[in-house]
Amino acid sequence: DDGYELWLKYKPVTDSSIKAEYLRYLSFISKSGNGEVMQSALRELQTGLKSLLGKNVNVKNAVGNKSGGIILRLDPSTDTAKLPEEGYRIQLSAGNIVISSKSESGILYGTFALLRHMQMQLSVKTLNLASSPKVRYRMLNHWDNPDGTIERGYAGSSLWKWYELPERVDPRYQDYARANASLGINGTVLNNVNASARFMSQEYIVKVAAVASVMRKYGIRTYLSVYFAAPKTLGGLPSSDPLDPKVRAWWKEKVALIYKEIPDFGGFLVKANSEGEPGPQDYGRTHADGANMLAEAFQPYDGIVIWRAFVYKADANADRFKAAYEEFVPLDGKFDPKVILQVKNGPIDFQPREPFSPLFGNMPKTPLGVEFQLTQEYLGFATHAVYEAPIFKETLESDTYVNGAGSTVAKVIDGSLHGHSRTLMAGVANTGSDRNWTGHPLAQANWYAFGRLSWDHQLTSDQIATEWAGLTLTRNQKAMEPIVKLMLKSREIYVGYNTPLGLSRPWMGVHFAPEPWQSRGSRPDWTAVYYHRADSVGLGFDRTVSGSNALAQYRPEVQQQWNNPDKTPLPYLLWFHHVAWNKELSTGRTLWQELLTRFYTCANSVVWMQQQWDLAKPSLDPQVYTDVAARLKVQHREAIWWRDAWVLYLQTFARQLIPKDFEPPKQTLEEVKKSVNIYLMK
Ligand code: BDP
Repeated sequence: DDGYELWLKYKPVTDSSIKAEYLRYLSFISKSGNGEVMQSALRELQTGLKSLLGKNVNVKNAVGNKSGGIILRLDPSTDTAKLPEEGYRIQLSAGNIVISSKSESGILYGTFALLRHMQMQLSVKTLNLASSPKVRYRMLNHWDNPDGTIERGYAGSSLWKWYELPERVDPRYQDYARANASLGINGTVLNNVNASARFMSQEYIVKVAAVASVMRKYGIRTYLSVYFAAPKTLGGLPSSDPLDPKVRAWWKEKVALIYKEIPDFGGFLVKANSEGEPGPQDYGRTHADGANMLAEAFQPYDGIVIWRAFVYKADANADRFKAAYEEFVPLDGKFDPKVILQVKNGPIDFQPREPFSPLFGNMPKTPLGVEFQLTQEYLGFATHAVYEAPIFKETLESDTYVNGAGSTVAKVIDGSLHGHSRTLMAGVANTGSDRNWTGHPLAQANWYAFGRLSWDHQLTSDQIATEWAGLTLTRNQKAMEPIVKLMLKSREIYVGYNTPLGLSRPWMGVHFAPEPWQSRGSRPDWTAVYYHRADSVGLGFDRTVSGSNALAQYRPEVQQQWNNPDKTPLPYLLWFHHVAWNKELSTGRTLWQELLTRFYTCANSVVWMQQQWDLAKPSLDPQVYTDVAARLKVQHREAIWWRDAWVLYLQTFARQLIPKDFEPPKQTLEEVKKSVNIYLMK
């Protein structure tokens, strides 16, 4: 198994009684509707059934009262009346399995759901499933560059081969689309948010159109990231000022040209005035001015503008934590209805653990989408196994308290709290040209988990892990248990040897090798010391009133959870407090002892992960087993590297011994620094 088939392996059904059940429904497939998406559903169903049950099932259109088949029923009326457009129902009716939906996309999702059910060898005797997405725009964001590199990508190069498009359309695009559709993902942004203006050229629009025509067959709309200064750099205009009529006309014309080639184009994603990217502020305008200008260009069409809230200024005295809130909250109510604001899950930047962004709940008049990162930029690249569903769930389940208890981030982003219908969940993709798509075989689970949660954020991490492992790795219950355990603990383990107790960002630009000592950067918030603030007194960033007071951006109930160092849950402690080395924590250990306990226990826990993986070995494909086993060895070596770097460095401030229970690092601080420098060498 080279991993290419992901969770769509359709391995032959082995349970004979279940197989007998399924075989009762294979005398025909009938379908209504003839669109491209329906064709995809049919193709998938036929391929799946052939592979699962060894039977070619033919399409019959006039089936009358016949039973014993599978019916794909496009049904705008009665039965599906209560289902939203993309929802589906699967039930038994008159001796047939009937998948019904108002839309062809819904039929496709239902088809994948039925095939999932069959892959898991579940009975169809009382089949009755109905499901619909809680979020409208469920999308991947690719940070892929036109030269084939991927910003923060660890699974090879870009899937999109711009140089051979539009003439040659790589068959892999279709498999990519299938995989996404199987999860309910319905949008993809093809290029990096640090966007190249060339995507607005006619040459590239035609290339994009060729990719879009593959995506369309699977109900996926194509989007582009745009370079805000394109009117100037590409269009030759003197400025890109959003209030300049010529600039507005340029975008209108551009959008019209795109729709000529891509009639179902999804819209733009914009990173503006962020990390050096151009934006409306270059002309003294606001984010709302910029976003609304683009929204205006989309008025005749169904597309939208997704404006990112990831901004922070180079200000030595500011707390980066507060930046997005300060810039965007005053703009609430000023955005065109076609604009969605895309907010990273935490206030800083995809750290292994972050409190939820204080923007959630604080812009009730603006639809807010959440952005998660699937690619493991801060989670050990492709050598650390980190199952991310618990990270996504932690944000989604956080209570903002804006409308009283129960005002979770999930309810903000699914529109139910403030009555928005344009709702969005975005994931920064972890896919690349590696044969297995994601580099680390277990990272496929992160793509899977994101997709499933974007459809239904109430699924649990455990449910999703069990489903994924069952579809992807093994059907053997006994083997699945240790794998799922490993997955569910993996994030806590990573946090423990990487950023325990609410530490964050112990690195400079590469975001991998431990560099907690880095104090020289082109801006203060691009150093490591800015974040952890270690000194002779203690460790952590004071964000209470005595410090930056970032806590004031949250509702009082949330402030109460985090403003008292004695009561702050330990995972968040150093996010909000500068804590003395000898302060006794709720565990009975001092800060220093607690840090060491976590660094050591969690680095050791990678051995436990290896053991879990080995327990499953007899039921695993040998290629997958060996690949993950090797990566877990690397992970262990690197976890110790991380632990030692932190412990030795923090010891210079804490001036305390490493307790006897812990094996002292084999290297000195200088030696660890040297190894990090070698890693970072050009
Ligand atoms: C940071 C990445 C950077 C991205 C940026 C973003 O390091 O490469 O461009 O996020 O989201 O985490 O725009």
